[in-house]
Amino acid sequence: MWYLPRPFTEDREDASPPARSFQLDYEENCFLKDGVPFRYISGSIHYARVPRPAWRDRLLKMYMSGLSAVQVYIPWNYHEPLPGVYDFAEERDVEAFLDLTAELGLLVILRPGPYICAEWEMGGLPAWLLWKPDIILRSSDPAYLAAVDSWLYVLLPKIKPRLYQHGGNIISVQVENEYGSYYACDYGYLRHLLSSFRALLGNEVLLFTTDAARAEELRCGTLQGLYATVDFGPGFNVTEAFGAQRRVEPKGPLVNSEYYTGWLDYWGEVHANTSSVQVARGLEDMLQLGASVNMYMFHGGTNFAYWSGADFKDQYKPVTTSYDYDAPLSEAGDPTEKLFAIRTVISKFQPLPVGPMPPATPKYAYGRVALQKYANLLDVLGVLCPSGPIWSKFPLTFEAIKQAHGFVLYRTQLPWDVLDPATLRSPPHSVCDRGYVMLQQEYQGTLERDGQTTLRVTGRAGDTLDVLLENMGRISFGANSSDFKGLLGNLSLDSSPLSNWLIYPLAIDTAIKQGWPHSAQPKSSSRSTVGPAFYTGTFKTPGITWDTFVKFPGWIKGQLWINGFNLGRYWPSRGPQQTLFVPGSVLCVDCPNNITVLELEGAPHTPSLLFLEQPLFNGTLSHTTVGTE
Ligand code: NDJ
Repeated sequence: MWYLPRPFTEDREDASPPARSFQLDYEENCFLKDGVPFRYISGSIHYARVPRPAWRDRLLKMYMSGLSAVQVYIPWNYHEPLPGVYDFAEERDVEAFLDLTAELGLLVILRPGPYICAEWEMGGLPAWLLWKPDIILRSSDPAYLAAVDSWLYVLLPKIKPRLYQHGGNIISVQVENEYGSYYACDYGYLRHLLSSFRALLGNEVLLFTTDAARAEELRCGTLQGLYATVDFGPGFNVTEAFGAQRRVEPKGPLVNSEYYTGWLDYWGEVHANTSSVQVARGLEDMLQLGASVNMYMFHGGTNFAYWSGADFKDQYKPVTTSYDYDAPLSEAGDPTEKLFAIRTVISKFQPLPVGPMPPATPKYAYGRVALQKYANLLDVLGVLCPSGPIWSKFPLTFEAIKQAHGFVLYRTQLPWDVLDPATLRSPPHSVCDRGYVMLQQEYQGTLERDGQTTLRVTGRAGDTLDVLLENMGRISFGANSSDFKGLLGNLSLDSSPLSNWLIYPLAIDTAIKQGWPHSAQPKSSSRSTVGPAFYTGTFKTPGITWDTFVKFPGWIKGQLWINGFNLGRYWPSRGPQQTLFVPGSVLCVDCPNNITVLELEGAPHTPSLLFLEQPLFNGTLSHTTVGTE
């Protein structure tokens, strides 16, 4: 049996408050905040998955749920797009986000990585680390450590004045993330991080680790000097799970750093959900034991643009655009039944803030918007790749040509007449992650990383063969190797390797941010709706900019932008997600809202989008045929 901590109080009983402090109490098995026993009830929110105009609303709802703290990851790759180039502006202004948490009276448990997992592209590590192909990520490899140190040297000085001891609201800082689940088990790396964090944040701050509640993970993930906490969901036996923490931390607060309120979705699998009753019951059990608990996620949000990651379990499993997570606050930030069940549990242990829960934000069904084909992707390469292609005898990876996300086009020519169908083949697992194949501009089909590796083609010597490669997100969890993108091997035609490639790194988002294609004249491409092509349309709102959800009737797979904002990938033919969340903040009232769709496989014959009031997370899983509605 464990010691139960003394009752938790917010107010000190003696007259002389000590200096601000946040510490471990090994005698009473709790935290000490300003010398008073304390435990937190916290929730995770990822600022990079929530539009900046919605930050305050979501944090206020978390506060009104009775949480005392929020737990926040900092994705390194979101802030350092290129080595030494930092971005902390606008939606990347993490300090502004932290200011808001403080303003709302929330404490912060900060998780600056450098690796965060989180179903975020490459677990938060920058893709440019792979410019050195043999780098060993999350290890004491000097090349990796040098990049980590430069980053921490920029980031942690922003954090230090916000630490609780220095008058801020950050009570603790996590080092790495579930390191015990990683194959390298390199204590030298953890030791290096510990000394960098100490050097940049000082000796007082409480540093901790988080690992799955199993002996094996706790073995490689913990280190003397870092308080070991565990993570587990409602399916676990609380006593056993905390028992695992107790084996590495015989005394001190019990902490579940990630109590799973729901789970993530993969493309092609069913929508995950976890019952509110089960979540509430597990929470109550842990709070009864005096534990500190962080709910992962309290508000999941959205994997906008190209930020979703992927897991690797037997095969590559890309994560959906929605990160709703079946969390207490929905993707659109609305309180759910689960939130109220959790709030009721919290009220049994600490007083809830006075006042009502802010209501759900209004949604609007803007209805059907007709789209027109703008151009085949192959007809606008001059716009998308103004610097022109790179020549290479054999294909180069995205990393080799320094493209992090999105799309790259690989072009070559048929070396001989292929009058009878020949087999175009990619070596297994070498198309990372999808390759849309065109011959003489005609779409032939799609090659996949762990799926289809061959297509039958015919043509003449000199005919143009194009393969548009799509990066579906680098692995965030589960594979022991670096996840390079693009064509990783040689394509062959009837077993002869194809060579002499022109490689076009496509800067689609740069063009769209500059107003293209709405500012340009429509191209007179073919009217075919098959293969990669851009479609455009506009709509006006009836004097409001409310949130909405957009459905893709008859579309197969692609990417959506509205007013230059990249809303992420849609893939209704694979499911389960059928709609994309469109935050009202990307819309405008007195102007045409410009829609751009990049459809990769085939648009419906009468292309349109349908704006709804409700999301559809769990569509039927089917593989529709190209061009049907
Ligand atoms: O710490 C991890 C967190 O960032 C733990 N998780 C979370 C699940 O959402 C998230 O990535 C794990 N994810 S273990 C891996 C799932 C693969 C089975």
